[in-house]
Amino acid sequence: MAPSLLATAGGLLLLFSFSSAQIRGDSLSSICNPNDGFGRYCPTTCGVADYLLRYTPGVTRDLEKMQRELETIANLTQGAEEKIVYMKDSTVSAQKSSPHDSYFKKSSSMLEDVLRFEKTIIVQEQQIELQNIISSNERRMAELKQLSIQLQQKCSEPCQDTVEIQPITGTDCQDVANKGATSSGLYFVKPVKATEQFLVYCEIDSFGRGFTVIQRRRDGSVDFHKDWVQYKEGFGYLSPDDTTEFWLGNEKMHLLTASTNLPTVLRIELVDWEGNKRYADYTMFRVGSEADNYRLTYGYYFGGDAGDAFDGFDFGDDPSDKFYTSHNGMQFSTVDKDNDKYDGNCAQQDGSGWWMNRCHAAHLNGKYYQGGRYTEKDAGEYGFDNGIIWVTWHNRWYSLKETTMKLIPLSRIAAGGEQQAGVKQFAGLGDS
Ligand SMILES: [Ca+2]
Repeated sequence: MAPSLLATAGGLLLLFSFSSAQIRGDSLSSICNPNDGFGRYCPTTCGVADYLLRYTPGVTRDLEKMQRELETIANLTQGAEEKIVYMKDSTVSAQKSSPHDSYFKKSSSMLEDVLRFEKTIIVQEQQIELQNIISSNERRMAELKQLSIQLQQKCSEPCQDTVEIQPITGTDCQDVANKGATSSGLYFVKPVKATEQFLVYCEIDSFGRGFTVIQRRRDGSVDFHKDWVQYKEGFGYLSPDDTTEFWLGNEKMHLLTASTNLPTVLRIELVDWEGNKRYADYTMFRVGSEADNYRLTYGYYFGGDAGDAFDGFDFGDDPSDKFYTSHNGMQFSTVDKDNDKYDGNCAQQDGSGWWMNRCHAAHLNGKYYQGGRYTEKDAGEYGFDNGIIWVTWHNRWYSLKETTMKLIPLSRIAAGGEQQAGVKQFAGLGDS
């Protein structure tokens, strides 16, 4: 390297010598007079040569150093290349070698480590998820505890009737209406002969009439297969919005009808499964005392479009049909108290309590049949007509959908709108 550099320097010197030799005509190597430095005077071939000669050793030294460094770098590069080749070979040999080879083992164990690590991560993620579930469960538990505490507090408070009972009272619902009650609902009444007041549902209409409801069927939600005491005391449920079924009770019916000398009208309202509505009125209606087995009596059929089923019905089976199916004057019978005019037990056979004869043409406490129509087969072991029956409207194998039995003083039945008003009011039943 150094010689070639010198050769170049020589060429340079030669160039200068050629261009200025003719001016000065000096010899390059021996005749040069030293001067203070390049640039101080106009450059001369001698000056340049001298300057170059002076700096050449340093440049050479630097170049040699650079050369060495370059060689070192080249050596290092070669070493790296060799290492790369070696590694490549190793990889190939590892791939080629058997699974028992150490490289393979190492990589295998590395793979296993990686897999294990992945599993650990998954488990940890699952644990995090579980932790979230546990946290939310804990929150729910806390909420439930709070609810439990609230419930306990509520339960420890004294019981309060949540049903709204109207404040006005009277001897019956007409009395209540006379005292200013204008809305239907639950009222306490105390007939003159009663020793204590009892709750009734009063149906109060826009004419100021107050009906005391004594029986209600509407959906079959209450079983009317009850015994003597239950019919005496009443069963089912009274509701302020007239949505439930009940039998007010024979004793209360007796008190309501026997406490006054004023004639009482029993209004019977019926609804069939096609939605048709009909009614029947009986005046001077009275229920006897328990000593007389709550006997039913009335003066006469007072009208209505449902017909007079209480008067009995000629079914065509026997000439005595009508006589033996009439109800006026009949005592009350239940499954456990047979007061009927039949060798057998009507109430037991029909599964109800009613003013049985032998047995009935009207039977409003009968079994509830969804859809209305039923057969002997449906009627159970006895196979008799045991539905909710009013034969002067629908035959005995048709069970009515809804029934209402309610009381009102005769003097008020036509008040405010005459008899027709009653019909009109009934036509709007269920809308108000
Ligand atoms: Ca009998």
